Amino acid sequence: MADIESLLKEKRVFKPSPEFRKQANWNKKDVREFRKSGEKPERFWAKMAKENLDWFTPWKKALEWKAPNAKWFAGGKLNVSYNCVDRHANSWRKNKAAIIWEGEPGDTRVITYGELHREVQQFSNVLKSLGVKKGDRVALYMPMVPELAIAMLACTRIGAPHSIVFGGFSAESLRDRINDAGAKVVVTADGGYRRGEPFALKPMVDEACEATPTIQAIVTVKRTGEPTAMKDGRDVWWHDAMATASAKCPPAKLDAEHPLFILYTSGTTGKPKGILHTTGGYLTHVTTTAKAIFDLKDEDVYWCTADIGWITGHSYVVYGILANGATTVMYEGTPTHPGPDRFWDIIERWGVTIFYTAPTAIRTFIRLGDEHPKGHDLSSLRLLGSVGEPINPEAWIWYNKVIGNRKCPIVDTWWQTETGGIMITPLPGAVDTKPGSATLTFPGVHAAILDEDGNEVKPPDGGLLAITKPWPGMLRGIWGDKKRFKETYWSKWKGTYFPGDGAHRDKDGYFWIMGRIDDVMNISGHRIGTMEVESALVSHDDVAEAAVVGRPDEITGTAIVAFVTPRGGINADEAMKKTLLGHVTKEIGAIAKPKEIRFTDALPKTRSGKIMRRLLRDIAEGKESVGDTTTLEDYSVVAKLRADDD
Ligand code: 7RM
Repeated sequence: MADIESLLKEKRVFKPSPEFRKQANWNKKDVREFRKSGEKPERFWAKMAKENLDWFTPWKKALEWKAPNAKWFAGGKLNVSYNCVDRHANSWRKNKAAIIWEGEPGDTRVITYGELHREVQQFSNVLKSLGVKKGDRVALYMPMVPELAIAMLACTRIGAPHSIVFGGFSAESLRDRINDAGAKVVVTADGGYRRGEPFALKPMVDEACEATPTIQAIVTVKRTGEPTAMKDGRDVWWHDAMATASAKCPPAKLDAEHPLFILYTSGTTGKPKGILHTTGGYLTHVTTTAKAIFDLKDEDVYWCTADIGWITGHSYVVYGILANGATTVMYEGTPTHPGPDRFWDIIERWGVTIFYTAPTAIRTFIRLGDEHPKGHDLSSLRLLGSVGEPINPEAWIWYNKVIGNRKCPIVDTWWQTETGGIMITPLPGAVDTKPGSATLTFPGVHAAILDEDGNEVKPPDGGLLAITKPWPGMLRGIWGDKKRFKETYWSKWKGTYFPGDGAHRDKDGYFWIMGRIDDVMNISGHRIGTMEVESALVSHDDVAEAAVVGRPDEITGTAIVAFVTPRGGINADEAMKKTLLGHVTKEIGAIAKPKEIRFTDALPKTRSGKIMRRLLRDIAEGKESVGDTTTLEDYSVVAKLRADDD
């Protein structure tokens, strides 16, 4: 509730400048009209689907909705790679930059729509030659290199759903995801660059594929040139396969509801959920939102800093941006290499006009000092975006002043892996912004603040964010788990989607998102389940029990604190902490490494044996507990943990 209080004090309002308004893709009048037509979502989205995409065959019905199952544009036929590449390559955009890529060491590549067209078709043929057919799954485990975008588009061209596994995940995580999706082929690289050093990826794939019965082939991009083992009959180099592949591969005419991709995301239990998205609705959603919210124009140089391994990269580095025929910047490495000004250097050199990043990055830059952005000419920028977490008003103001020179609208966009595209957001030429608020729903999207029983909560009280009507980018299921899909998202209220975030609205109807209400932690904009980290910790021989909580952190939004009970006779010392950090990195990846490990003899539990994370959260934050402790089995455990604290 403290969050609500502090946010309510934020009274500043920023109006779009007349100059911006005049040139905006959507002005106030358009937005008024779209909101009206969006009262019936299928009416608005059908108009957008027609206007913004090319279809081989028109759909019969815009929406078939029987909660929780939606079909958007069913019977309609289209192809994502055709919409993202062919239609631009066949126009004056043939020699326009589709992708501006920069590697961490400073090497660069500019790929035109014409070149992209060729390479996507070639790689489609490579996939086909490896036995990939329509409906087969392909795992992509790659650094941020153009080949990743090419592989994604090639998958969509032949109707093979991709499953991208973030390159920071461990071999074990990759294996679980490959097996859950039943992928036939993995595309990877020898490695990539981070913080000035090459890191290896292919050995992790080899380790994962020791126990992946469905994998038939591994394609490896040569990125670092480090020595890499290749297995005869299973492994092929990307460049060898491409050299002999034909550059003609007609796009498959796919039904709008054909599966497009699976993306794994953390849930409250240990096993990640394979979020499934389909073709026509998803592409309509991301293409329309990208055009309206980022105000994309042909002259723009758009840069979203997200890794493609996360949903933001799928929707707003690749699909939504290329579908609009825009130029997308892709950067391989860390924001602070070789110096703290790398991002500002990229913006200046490429003349970036639209910049979309996360609050965690913004907070890092604030800490690093204003001299770094101020040492660069950032005057090309005309619009800024934020995603992944609530942005605190101070960070918003800094972003506006220091990066935007007070002339760039900021779009604070709320959405999720599950929603596919942006849901709550300002429209930069039409909606006044307030620092810390994602403002209003996108036209055709309907949200409310509800209580547990589904009653609408009156402003300014906080409650649960709810999406009350279907939208085209909505997830169509959890891969292989219908029951979990229903239970997780559709069981709290009838026919209404439960995103799991807390929020409130102010007197103007603006949404203020307060973050996750469950046990999923948001580390630098990445969702990590407490259970996943706990399972990793207890999988170590020396650990008896572990509980993990998030504590607010200035830089990463949330920091992981692990309470660990060692097995009897084990020395709980600094060396063991180090061992455990290494173990978590191996099991899940460095992103899930606890910031702090505290050893304890016992964990606070309910009588039924459930760990009371709420109490641990308070202890991790150094707060007095005010909540209910009547279910606590043994209060002395908490007293002991608190005593250890000081
Ligand atoms: C796009 C993405 C989703 C969760 C979501 C929220 C939080 C994302 C904002 C935000 C406040 C925002 N997908 N979140 N954007 N909270 N304001 N603008 O991040 O699936 O990885 O995470 O992220 O809690 O439920 S995600």
